[in-house]
Amino acid sequence: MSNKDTAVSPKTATKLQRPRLYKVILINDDYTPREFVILVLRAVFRMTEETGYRVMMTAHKMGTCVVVVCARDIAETKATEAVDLAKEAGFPLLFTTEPEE
Ligand code: TYC
Repeated sequence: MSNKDTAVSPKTATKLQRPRLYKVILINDDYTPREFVILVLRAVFRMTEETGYRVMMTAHKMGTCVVVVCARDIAETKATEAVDLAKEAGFPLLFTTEPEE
């Protein structure tokens, strides 16, 4: 059997690709109160007080923390909602999104 018959290049083969997942990342800053960060994590990402505290403290100490991994549209909507809540309250709190490897 020749190579032509057996080898189907991954480039040309029809592959069912799973859509990429996106991370929502919480960024530390020096101005947003800790309690407000937890409030946003609870309201937008449905976290418990305890999980919110741990995620907030991870960002506080390490600089960033992954909040959730999900479909791109959901990640972007939640990040926008969270940043808008902070803006309305006058805080510079940031959430960003980036694709997973
Ligand atoms: N570093 C802030 C403070 O000391 C609290 C904070 C934590 C802000 C996490 C943002 O993503 C953040 N008030």
